[in-house]
Amino acid sequence: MKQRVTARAPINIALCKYWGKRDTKNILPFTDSISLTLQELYTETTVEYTPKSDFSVTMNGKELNKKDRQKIYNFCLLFAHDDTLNIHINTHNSGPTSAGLASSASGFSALAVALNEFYERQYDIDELTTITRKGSGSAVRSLLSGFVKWQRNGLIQKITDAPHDLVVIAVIINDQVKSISSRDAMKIGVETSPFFRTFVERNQEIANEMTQALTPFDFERVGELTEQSTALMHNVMKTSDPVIDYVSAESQAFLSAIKQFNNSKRKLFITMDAGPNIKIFTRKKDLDSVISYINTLGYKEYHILSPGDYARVIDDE
Ligand code: 2P0
Repeated sequence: MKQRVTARAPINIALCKYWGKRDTKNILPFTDSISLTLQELYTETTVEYTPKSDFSVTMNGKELNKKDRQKIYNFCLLFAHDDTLNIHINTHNSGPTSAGLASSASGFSALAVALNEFYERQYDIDELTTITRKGSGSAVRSLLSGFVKWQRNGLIQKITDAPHDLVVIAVIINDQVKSISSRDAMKIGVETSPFFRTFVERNQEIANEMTQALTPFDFERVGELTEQSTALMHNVMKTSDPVIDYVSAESQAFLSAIKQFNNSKRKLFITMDAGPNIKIFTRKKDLDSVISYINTLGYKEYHILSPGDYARVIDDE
């Protein structure tokens, strides 16, 4: 066991969505999903030995509540050699937490990589994926860089690096913590949405078609497929009982306005996840004009993100 290990993991944004588990114990998805790992928003997590018999977790400077602390404790047991966890975990997100900006993906990915080193497990990528997805399914996609596929069989595969001119703008419509977790919301969708079967069939086709469209990178086709997968997932939410509503009226208004930007030729494509914030994929040559347009719509808070690194240890004692 080490004394102290720090890991950093970037967020990832799904172009082809993960929504629903076919196996809730082993966290296996109904369909493949595909994401891009992005470097400017990330989680940094330190796991440190403490001599007193104590387990504590601080997130963004605050003690975690009992329920979340228990989830982290159970996750740590998947790496520990016995059940005496004399550790303190200190974790910090560079962006909003639990607002649909993939903070649980970067969070569990950073924690998994830190614990793997701290307990000197040396798990290979398949073993690490199998454990990490128990914390958060989407977290496994932050274990690799570029366009990453999380397959239906639970394992991950890098498809390709992103083109150097691709850029993502995450527009903050609202940074409130979401009202229902993705884990609970997708369970409701699987159990109650009459549209769920259609989602599974078409989303798997989208994953296959997108894999083809990523090499060589076809901006137009990847954009179309991303927007289709997003619409399918949000349709499951809308047809769930109770209805899951992450898209606020403000997000809807922004979406309608930003779509006007693509008048004759596609210069951007858009996705949304389990929260009100909106991610815009565009090319560097169009970045300034897209940002000016966002400003004219009255939005000043956004993050400009570029394809980047994967989860890794950054400090180790
Ligand atoms: C995704 N999301 O593909 C989809 C799109 C949110 C919307 O994966 O239950 O925190 O821990 O496996 O990974 C967020 O869900 O859920 C998510 P669990 P997770 O990025």
